[in-house]
Amino acid sequence: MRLKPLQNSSPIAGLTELPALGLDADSIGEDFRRYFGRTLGRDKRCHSTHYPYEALALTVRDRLMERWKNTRYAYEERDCRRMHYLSMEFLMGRSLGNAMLNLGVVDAVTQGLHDLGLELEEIAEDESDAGLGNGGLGRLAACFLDSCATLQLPVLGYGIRYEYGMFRQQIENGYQVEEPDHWLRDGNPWELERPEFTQRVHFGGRAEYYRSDDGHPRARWVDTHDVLAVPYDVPVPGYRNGTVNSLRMWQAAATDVFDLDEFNAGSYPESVAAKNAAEHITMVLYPNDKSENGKELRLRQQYFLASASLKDVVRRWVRDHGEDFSQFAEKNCFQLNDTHPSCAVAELMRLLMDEHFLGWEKAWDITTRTTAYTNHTLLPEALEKWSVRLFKQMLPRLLDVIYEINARFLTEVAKRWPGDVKRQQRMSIIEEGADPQVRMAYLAIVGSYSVNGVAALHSELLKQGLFRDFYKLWPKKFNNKTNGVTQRRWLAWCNPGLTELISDAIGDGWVTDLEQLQRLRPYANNADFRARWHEVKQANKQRLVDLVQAECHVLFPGDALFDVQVKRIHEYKRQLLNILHVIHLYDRIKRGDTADWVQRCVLISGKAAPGYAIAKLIIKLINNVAKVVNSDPDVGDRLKIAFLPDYRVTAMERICPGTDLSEQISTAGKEASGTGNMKFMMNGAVTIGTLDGANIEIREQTGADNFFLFGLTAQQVEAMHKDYDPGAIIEGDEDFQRVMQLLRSAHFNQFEFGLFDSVIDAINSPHDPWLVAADFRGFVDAQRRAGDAYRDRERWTRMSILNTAASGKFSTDRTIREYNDDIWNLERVPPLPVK
Ligand code: 17S
Repeated sequence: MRLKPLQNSSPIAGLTELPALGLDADSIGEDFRRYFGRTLGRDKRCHSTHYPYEALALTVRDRLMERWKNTRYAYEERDCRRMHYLSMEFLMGRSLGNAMLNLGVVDAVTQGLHDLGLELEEIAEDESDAGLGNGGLGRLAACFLDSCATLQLPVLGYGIRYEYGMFRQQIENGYQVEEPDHWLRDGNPWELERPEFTQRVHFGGRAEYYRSDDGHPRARWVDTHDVLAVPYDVPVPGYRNGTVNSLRMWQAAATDVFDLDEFNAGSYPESVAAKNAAEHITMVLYPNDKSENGKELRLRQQYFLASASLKDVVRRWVRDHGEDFSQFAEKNCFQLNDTHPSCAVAELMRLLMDEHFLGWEKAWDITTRTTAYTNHTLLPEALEKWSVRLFKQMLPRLLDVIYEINARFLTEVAKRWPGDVKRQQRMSIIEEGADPQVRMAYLAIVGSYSVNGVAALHSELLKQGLFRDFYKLWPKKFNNKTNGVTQRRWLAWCNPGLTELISDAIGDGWVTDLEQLQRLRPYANNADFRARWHEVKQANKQRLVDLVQAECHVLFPGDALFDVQVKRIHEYKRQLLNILHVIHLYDRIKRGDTADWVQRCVLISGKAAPGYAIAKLIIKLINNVAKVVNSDPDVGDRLKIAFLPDYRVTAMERICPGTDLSEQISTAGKEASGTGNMKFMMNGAVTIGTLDGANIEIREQTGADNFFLFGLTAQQVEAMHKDYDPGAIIEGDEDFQRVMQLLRSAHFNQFEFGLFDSVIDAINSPHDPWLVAADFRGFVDAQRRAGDAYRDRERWTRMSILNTAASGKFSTDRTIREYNDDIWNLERVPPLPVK
């Protein structure tokens, strides 16, 4: 294969061909020493782990660079179709381990460091998480990038380079305290600034309408306040295949020119303030995972991402193809990760019409053949709306485009349902009222050729509920793509013990073909294999014991059933139901009902949105219950409970390998999919869960015998709301009464009187949307069955093996193949070979 001569080839072109670097322990050790001693200037007296980490990161990064370039060359040479994943969140976690795993140098690095008297594990601990996301949606984006690179698909992630990621959570006196996450403080060796691709993003000003010289009606956006978008690229290595894709993250910067022109009239401080205002756009991730109501800065972030990314794609198009956009839709598509980047629909229209002079029809044809939208939630409060007033101020030209899209769309609705004004109002992108709103989900649906949910149940509920009208209009647009997780990070990297055991038995093909785990099934009946499986689990539990001991000062007995719920704290996820069960177990111990007791350690972890009062109170309740239970001598080792602070990607890498029982107990119909459930299953945890989200498919795969099911179905939940009477439910259940009595008697808040009243009231309310009381009995009984199963070690180990064996479906490799087959239609493009 030969490269097309680069259009902008420079005098240094001949210098860029570098020899490939060795992947053996010796050359890695040598480079490490050179970076440590010469580049970073440290020596044997350096006692911090930071410089060894940095030296190692640079050593590994060097080995990505040539592959990165060769991947880019291959895409450019082939002029292949590309997908652009637009997401406000990429929850990447740490990069070093992932890069080593995917390059295939973990053993070589371990050896090379060992020869120098250093421990990889210790050095790797120095890296902070890239926590540029809230939860499942952001982590899904990160898993998707890993699978796309592994499948060698020409995919580019576009996101925001927040200077502060997800806040760090501390627990003080049982309460959550938020601290800013200045994750870039010690530098970030995994990013490459690309100032040469800086884009200019417009805000404010007004739309002006005029006629071109040849008489065409045209629009332009004038008197704007511009902000620069500077890209930082992060390498995304595929698994041992030479491919390195990119995640491009935008940082905001002030335009010097604008500051001086706009504010010059003798007010230097104001001009510097304007610089600040521009740079504020990418300062911090909004830490709310289900709704952010009307915050101006958030809309600014969203448009900033959409505009910079689209301009970047259009820039590349014009560089390679000139102003001929006839093939643009054949060569490009955009996947919107929820509605957060959905300004892209109107922005692409604007760019094509105002800046490249296409007519409406052509521009609309391109937009609706390139944009696809993924929905991640059914909760109505999470459906984004922006006030028309705010839009008009900040993005006046975009609002005009949206009005026009809506007018043409409503004409189509009127044609399909003549005279049905109610329906037109219902489906309008603009919600009328005192303070009219732009409905971003409707904009995304109207502008997309594909709309998908993230689990089978979720996608069905979208069609029957939230988006019913749109489904009737465009049934073929709607489809399901059940989520997954990448087994590279979530098994091969985080669970080396189990990885070795599995690969000993069935080979290592599962790392890129997870369905092969099915071949573990027969081993569930092999007593010797079960013993080894149990041994690995115990070792992983010990690592978790150490973490909980260090962070929570609670000592988990390693033989107990490890019962874990880690995820954002949310009422619909029902951490409250979990804690009610803990109180019930405590009550059983106190009253001496401990025949055949199964020791249990309950671990809960997760962040609450800083403004979500009841979620924060639930954290306090968990910590108070923990304090009482853990220090009661009557309880001893029968029951322990810990709340682990600062839940994040890296914490989950330690938690899921050491978990026995995975709690997935949301109110049915509310959790779109869940992905933590899949990480636990892969690592041999058994699920206790409701028929919600992907739990349904997990149970289908592993079989009803290997899953502890309880609770109302989504249908029953809907019906139950009508005459829900939690008082009567509690009344009719002695165990439940005793639990509520303990709560009401301030047993867990002796010196904080009345503290938990709002929680108690929520459980007792006939309007409780989450139906905690309705599922109490079912949950307690299912927990009893789980305990009984755990008591029989052979039985439990068999269930554990069968869960891992059945987890093949939940690889993002499968998810991405489905996206590609049904939505993106990309061809696999291997990189140019490393010379
Ligand atoms: C999650 N959705 S995190 C679903 N939405 O709850 C999971 N965030 O069930 C699913 O598995 C996962 O997506 C992946 O599909 C999430 O403003 C929404 C959101 C985030 C930020 C925000 C507003 C809403 C800051």
